[in-house]
Amino acid sequence: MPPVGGLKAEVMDHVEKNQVMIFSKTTCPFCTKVKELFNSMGQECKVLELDKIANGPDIQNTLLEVTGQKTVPNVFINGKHLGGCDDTLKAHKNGSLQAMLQDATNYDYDLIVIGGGSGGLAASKEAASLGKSVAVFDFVKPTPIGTTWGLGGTCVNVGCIPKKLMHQAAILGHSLADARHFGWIVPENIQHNWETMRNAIQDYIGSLNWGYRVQLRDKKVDYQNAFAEFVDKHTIKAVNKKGKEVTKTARDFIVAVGERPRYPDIPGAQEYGITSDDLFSLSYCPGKTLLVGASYVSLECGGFLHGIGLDVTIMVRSILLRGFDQQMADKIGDYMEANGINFVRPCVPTKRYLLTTGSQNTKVYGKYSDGTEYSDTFNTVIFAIGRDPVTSNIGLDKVGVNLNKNGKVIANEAEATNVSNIYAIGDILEGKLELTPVAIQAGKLLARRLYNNSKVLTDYVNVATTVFTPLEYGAIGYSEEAAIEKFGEDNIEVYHTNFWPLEWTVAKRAENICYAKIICHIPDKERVVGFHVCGPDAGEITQGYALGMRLGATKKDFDDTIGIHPTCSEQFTTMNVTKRSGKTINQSGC
Ligand code: FAD
Ligand code: NA7
Repeated sequence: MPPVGGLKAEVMDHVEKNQVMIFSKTTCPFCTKVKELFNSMGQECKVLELDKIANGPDIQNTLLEVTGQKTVPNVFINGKHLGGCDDTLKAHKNGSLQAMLQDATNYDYDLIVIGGGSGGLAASKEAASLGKSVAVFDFVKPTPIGTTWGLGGTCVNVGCIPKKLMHQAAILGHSLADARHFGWIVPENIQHNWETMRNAIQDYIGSLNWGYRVQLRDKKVDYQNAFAEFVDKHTIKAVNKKGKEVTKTARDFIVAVGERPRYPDIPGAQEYGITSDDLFSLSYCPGKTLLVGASYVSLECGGFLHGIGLDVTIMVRSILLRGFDQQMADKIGDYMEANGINFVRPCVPTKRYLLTTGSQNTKVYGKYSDGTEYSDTFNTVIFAIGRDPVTSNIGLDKVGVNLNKNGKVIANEAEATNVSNIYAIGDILEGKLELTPVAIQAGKLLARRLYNNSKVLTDYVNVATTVFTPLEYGAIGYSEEAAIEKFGEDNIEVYHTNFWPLEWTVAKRAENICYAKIICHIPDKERVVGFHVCGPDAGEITQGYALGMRLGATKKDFDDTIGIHPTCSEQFTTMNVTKRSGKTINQSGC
């Protein structure tokens, strides 16, 4: 009896139950060739002769749907689609067929995922949903001051989630000041309590950690809280926090181990400094804080710490937000500076010196680029000078996976490394965006390609992102600098405008600080290739436009779209001043 679920299920059943599965026809000479090849190799295979069964033509159509190939022979090895006669003969000639057949040992799992963060959890749950036996190994090495956290990786524990919630705490503080203008009687000297905020956020994170464990259990993914490293290309050893070691094997591996913050090579950095990995669960209010670095992590953390009332200084070596549109980066910096955040630039720290442990007072010395000395005293120093992939001590060298000089994994557009059964996703990939939804999409689609004959690749282009600084910044596609480099200055038109959110008018917040621009590729009907907005709720504004840009929206499409009034987002439907024209872009009302 065929399995429940129709022809597709019947086909997949054959594929999954047989190490070598050949869909064939008795009259086809190419099929004969392939059958003879396996015969000559002494390899057992299951053959289904489609011209000898009633539903043969339907099965052939289903194979077309599943593999994109209608012709026979249609060959599968170890559940994976190999192709037709030419593909099989070629694989035999270059040895990959033999390697695939050897891979059929009895492994503990079909798939082991190393790293239970955004990418790893998505991949493991998807693979398990597709009927594969899956294990996830996730382990957090404590920071130098001992901070550690639960299942879910960076985003949930020490990234997007606590960051956005602390940003919200800062926004609420600002809204209290606005509220007075709208008639609310808000007492003066309102205080923020760090412990209350931290506890509430950590409680929420705890519930997410628990939720992930439940999801893995429900999907029958074997979760192990242990640090894994490769022994060979099909074997890992993993050590848990009690030092207990296990060895496990799998046919396939997905490496999704993420990154950890970098410390500068200066005396005292690790002893007296912390990073974003410590900040969100810090047991005490950080007080007067220095942030070193001008990455988005630095500006976001500096932004919300100032927003909850702390004295904040950001030490910048060169530019703000390297890699982002520099006009927008400067707008963020100007806004933060105008609102009371100190910027020390261009300057780098040279050494740190602990004055008194009890009150966490630390003297920091630095040097400006012209050689002038800098020094000041802070309660807390946070290094946000970049993040390094944690790929150096997990045996990737033993199995020969290619890494670049920064330790990033080199993989192709299908996230496959140079080792046939090892894949990599998320922040550790060379040249890819370091964002949670990107890691999740890559994990999901990779599992579908591995175990559901999908061919869909992750599209790393036109991904929307937002920097959650006090003046939020949303972006899609090219920065102005990158568009000029790619298309040439004469081939791009930049439309832009300042704007004054209606909510800011009565609240007496500054006029013409918020800014929107789109970058259009003139020869391609002014297709929008860059989208940038600085203003409240930039993340909420930007997401929808990413869909438009994926669909190839042009400036005319933006113009033909009727806005929602009164919103900030409607600016994008009415922009008519080009940057080239030099005309004024200030607005005084709606
Ligand atoms: P991770 O989520 O880092 O997961 C890797 C996991 O593997 C970790 O749990 C790690 O401990 C574990 N691990 C490492 N080595 C081993 C090993 N050998 N054995 C077992 N386990 C191991 N992205 C956004 O999209 N939006 C944001 O607003 C945003 N804000 C951020 C704010 C901050 C402060 C930071 C630091 C990052 C932020 N990001 C944001 C980026 C986002 O967190 C990452 O892109 C995302 O978490 C990457 O997922 P990943 O699966 O590659 O790795
Ligand atoms: P980034 O984007 O790598 O930025 C690191 C920042 O820290 C940057 O401003 C650097 O200045 C600065 N930096 C680096 N080393 C030092 C030292 N030694 N002293 C002082 N300042 C320093 O950081 P993230 O890891 O937060 O971002 C990761 C990714 O997220 C990034 O690739 C983006 O795609 C988004 P510099 O500009 O080099 O002078």
